[in-house]
Amino acid sequence: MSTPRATSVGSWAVAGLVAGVAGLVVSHAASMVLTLRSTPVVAVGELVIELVPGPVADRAIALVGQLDKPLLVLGVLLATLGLLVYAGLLAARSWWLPLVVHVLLGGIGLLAVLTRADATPLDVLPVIAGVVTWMVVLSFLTDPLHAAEQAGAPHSRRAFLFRAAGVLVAGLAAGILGERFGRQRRDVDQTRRLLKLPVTDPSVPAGVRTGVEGMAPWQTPNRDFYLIHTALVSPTIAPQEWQLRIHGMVRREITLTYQELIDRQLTEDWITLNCVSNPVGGSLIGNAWWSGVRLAPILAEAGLSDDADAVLQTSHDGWTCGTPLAALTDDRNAMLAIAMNGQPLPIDHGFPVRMIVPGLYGYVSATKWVVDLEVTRFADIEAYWTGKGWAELGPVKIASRIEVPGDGETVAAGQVRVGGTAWLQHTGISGVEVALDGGAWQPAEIAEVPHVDTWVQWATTLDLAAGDHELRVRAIDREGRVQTGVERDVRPDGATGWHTVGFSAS
Ligand SMILES: Nc1nc2c(c(=O)[nH]1)N[C@H]1C(S)=C(S)[C@@H](COP(=O)(O)O)O[C@H]1N2
Ligand SMILES: [Mo]
Repeated sequence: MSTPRATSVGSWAVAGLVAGVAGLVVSHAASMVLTLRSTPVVAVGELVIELVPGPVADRAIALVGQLDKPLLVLGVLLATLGLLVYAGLLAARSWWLPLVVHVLLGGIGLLAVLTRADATPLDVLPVIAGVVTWMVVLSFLTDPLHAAEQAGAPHSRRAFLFRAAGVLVAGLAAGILGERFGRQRRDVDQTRRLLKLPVTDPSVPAGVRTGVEGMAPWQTPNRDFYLIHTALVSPTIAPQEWQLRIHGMVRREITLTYQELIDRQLTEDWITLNCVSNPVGGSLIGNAWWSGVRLAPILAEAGLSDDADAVLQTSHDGWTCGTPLAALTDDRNAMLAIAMNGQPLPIDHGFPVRMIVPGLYGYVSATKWVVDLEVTRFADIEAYWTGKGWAELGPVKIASRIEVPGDGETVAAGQVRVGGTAWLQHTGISGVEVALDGGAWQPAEIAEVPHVDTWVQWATTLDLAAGDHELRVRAIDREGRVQTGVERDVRPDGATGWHTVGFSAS
């Protein structure tokens, strides 16, 4: 004999269904916002296509014709929702059984997105967002049902309906927002991909590589280039909507459209960009072929006031930085960049236009999605990071890094090639030295560079006895100054200290 339940089976099923829909909407919205090619549901559909034997698929396609793909996706959706309704029913009996269903479905989703040819680590996020939503919403909705079971609480039914409706409304809003955002980003990214810019594809100059296996490539591909920005979601600006205003302590204000910008004389250059927050040995640095328009002639046209010493740059998302005017008007290639490694700037790297200034950390120079340049004085401004304990001036500091061997690695004893990178943009590196196991500094070889604005690869051969070792590196700049071993934190104006790795030979 079982006592009659205070809740109907239907309520538990509805809870499962509503939680299921909410999770699917959230994962879809996440895919949209992240501009991923496919949603987890579509990825599962593609996985099914791969797994179904050819003849069966052929017969199915013959049966439904052109509708095969939509029907497949619909099938995946319905099967998923069916299992999620089942998870809702299981919730009446156990707190953990529904979680098993969620985790299993999530596992299939992960398998599907990660086996796509164009998978990126980001593809994991919508799956996780969906699974977490299923779990949270199901427990949120079944709370009042459990309460009713225990106490026969009269208001629980109303509480349940109230919560279910709330979740549906929130889900709808998330869906609409995701679609909106995603559409905008997709549209701008499409425009971006179709842009034909008069820029050249880079070919890596001869002699820049030391050829030690496992080192970071001299040219950093766009997809591997580090990303730093305060915006939660990158601004999506169509080129035809972009404008740059140059004003402040100038004789003539200038406004540039995208077309006016790219109609100007283009400049292209290898420039290494790094972040002030890069710790000793860290990876917040990259080297790319940038194409753009030099800022110096534009500022000259605007007519600079003699009293000005800074440019306050503002991005579309309201981020600001203060750059020394001198770095923008001297002979270096400070540019409004439109392309990176021969491609229109990726959205996350500042499309359609960003600043690049050789020799300065990104936080005082490299404004992405730049829309406003105000010629001014440092005494009159405070920029985003300088208001938060970072130095007003951010010239890059000399640094060097060991890339091979990696910390904690084991290498074969005997003659071993080791190598890495050193940099001091706009001054240049003249040498690199290494010290093994606390011994004397020994010169390493350095490769060639096109000029002083890029990083330099170094390498040397060590004769290693079996056992544990410690390797240290330091660089020397073209003015003969040796990199200091004094360790300083990244704040307020960049880390110092020698990069050291521990490894063993066997
Ligand atoms: N709009 C905007 N531009 C920005 C930032 C930012 O937060 N917002 N961060 C800066 C910092 S701190 C660095 S190091 C570089 C990084 O550029 P990247 O993301 O293209 O590597 O961008 C700079 N430009
Ligand atoms: Mo940075």
